[in-house]
Amino acid sequence: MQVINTTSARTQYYLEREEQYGAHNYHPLPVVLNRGKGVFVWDVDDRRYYDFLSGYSAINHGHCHPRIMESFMEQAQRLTLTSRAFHNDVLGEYAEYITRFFGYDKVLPMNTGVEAVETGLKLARRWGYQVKGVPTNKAKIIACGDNFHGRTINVISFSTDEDSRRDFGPFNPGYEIIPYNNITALQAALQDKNVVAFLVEPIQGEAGVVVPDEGYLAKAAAMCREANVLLIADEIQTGLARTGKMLACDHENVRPDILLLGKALSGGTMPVSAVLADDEIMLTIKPGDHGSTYGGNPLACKVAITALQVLVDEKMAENAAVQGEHLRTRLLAMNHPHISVVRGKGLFNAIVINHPNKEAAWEICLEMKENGLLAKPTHGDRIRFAPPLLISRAQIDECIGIISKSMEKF
Ligand code: IF1
Repeated sequence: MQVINTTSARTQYYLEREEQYGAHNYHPLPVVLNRGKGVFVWDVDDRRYYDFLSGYSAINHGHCHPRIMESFMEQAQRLTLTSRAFHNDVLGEYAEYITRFFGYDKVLPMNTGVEAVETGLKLARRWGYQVKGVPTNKAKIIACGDNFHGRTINVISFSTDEDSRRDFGPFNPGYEIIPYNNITALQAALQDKNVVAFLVEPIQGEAGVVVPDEGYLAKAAAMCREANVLLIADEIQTGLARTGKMLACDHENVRPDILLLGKALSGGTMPVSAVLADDEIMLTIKPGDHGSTYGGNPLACKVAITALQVLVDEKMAENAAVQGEHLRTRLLAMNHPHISVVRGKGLFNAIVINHPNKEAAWEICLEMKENGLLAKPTHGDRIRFAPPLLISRAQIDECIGIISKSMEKF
């Protein structure tokens, strides 16, 4: 097995500069991109690739979507930031739009995904003390093993990933970790009267696109309601049409008490996240209690309205459902001896590589890069296949050709 990794002198120049001056907190594929359009990106040598990562699902609409770019540029020339010390004329329009879109009383705008998570956790604790009546500082939040909710010290306090936590302690108390996709464990954890919330990803992304059993979310939601515990759905990666519905929770008709969105909410232009909840929860936060400099800025608000509208107008959820099904069918039909699992929902998919060489998934990704498709391995043996949601059937077929060809050597 010999992978030829052709790195041009030009590419090498960029890699070395980044390596020298940038912190070493990532290990990217050796490809340097400088342009994107729809499902494609181009590198500095003008080689074209299918983007099968979509910026970890921030690029659901495809790269540089014309309508999103138009909104962005129009607003960028008018007003970009006021801070929340003053009002701007777009925040109200956006708040009305997104709350009606998802059916909640209120929205709290933030920027990165992890900020939405932190905001959701703060809201749940506030609600716990002020509405549920939990004794001061006793609130407990349930999270799942193998979760991914971001990188802050608080959020890694309930991570089970050693790499994310090593030598970053001490960690915050107030969390209980239960196994994912396990109703019995949830039932047991809900016995504690000080539990205020259950935080869950409808499909676990970082864990390698782990889809829980059918009915898991619906059962969990019913149990939380019964126990007077808030359900916080982290739809930062699974939401916004990625899994074939506007929200992954929609597959089971679950309405979370607190909904967390991020990533594709800005069509991949900048960090825009949102926390949605009803008044009983949201109004426990009063002026001065929480916020952020950029949260609710008019540029973000304008872009987010267009990004949501484009998902509907271009039927991206429907396309994700259809093309995702096609992709999984074609992957399974490859019947490749080293693909042990094909799983996912909509265009949120992963394969698990079963190969004696521990570097096989990485090397397959390098080979796919040579053949014009970019994907990233995770946990050593899993490869995520999550292209932009406007990908066509013919393009999926072409990508299957690339994947097959790349795996021939293995
Ligand atoms: C990294 C993963 C994806 C997320 C969910 C919150 C956040 C994320 C469900 C935080 C972020 C990212 C961040 C990026 C890698 C990536 C990732 F592999 F690590 F898990 F997408 F699958 N909730 N996910 O997936 O959002 O603060 O980053 O905006 O940290 O390396 P953020």
